[in-house]
Amino acid sequence: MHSRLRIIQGDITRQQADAIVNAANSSLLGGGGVDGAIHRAAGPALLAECRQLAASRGGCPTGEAVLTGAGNLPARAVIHTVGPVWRGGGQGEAELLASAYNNSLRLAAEHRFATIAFPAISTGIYGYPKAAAAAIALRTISQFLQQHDYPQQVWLVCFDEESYRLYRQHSEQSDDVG
Ligand code: AR6
Repeated sequence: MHSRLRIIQGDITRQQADAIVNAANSSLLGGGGVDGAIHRAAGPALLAECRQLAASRGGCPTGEAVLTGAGNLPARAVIHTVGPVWRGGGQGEAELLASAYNNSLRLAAEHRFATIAFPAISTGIYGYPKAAAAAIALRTISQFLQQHDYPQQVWLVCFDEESYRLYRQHSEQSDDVG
């Protein structure tokens, strides 16, 4: 039972966390899904900052993460990470998905953020099978929390009922989550 990990149902754009994580793409210039929702709610200041980052560092490779402000969102910061596109599982997808979680958590730890909220990275437009992705998310986050004091709390924010059910199931199996 990991008391620092919470599974909740809801909209990540409404979360008052120190950082919310965006399931972005390598261009950092916005898109659909949770990325579109975050940019709509944050307003133009976020896109302007992303454009600057895209120009200065050429975007964000798959598995890596970058930090920006949060515009009009109730969160303080947005961590943009890029999950893998599902291509059948033989293209390093599992490692890249774990890296996306780990690098986001590392940024939160560096900035001493108390709370970070994640969507189910790669499980929408990028097609990663939801059950396999849930297992990786829970395992990666649990391992990180065992080794670090920050972030103090991680929220897994499930937009859809299926993700919520899968996270609950996997957490009961691994007995890691409160
Ligand atoms: N709050 C929380 N979760 C959400 C929300 C929300 N408001 N909206 C959707 N989700 P996706 P990906 C869930 O497609 O698969 C974009 O175009 C959704 O139900 O947003 O990583 C980017 O620019 C799903 O479980 O991200 C990239 O091009 C999860 O968020 C590409 O999509 C992820 O779905 C990234 O694809």
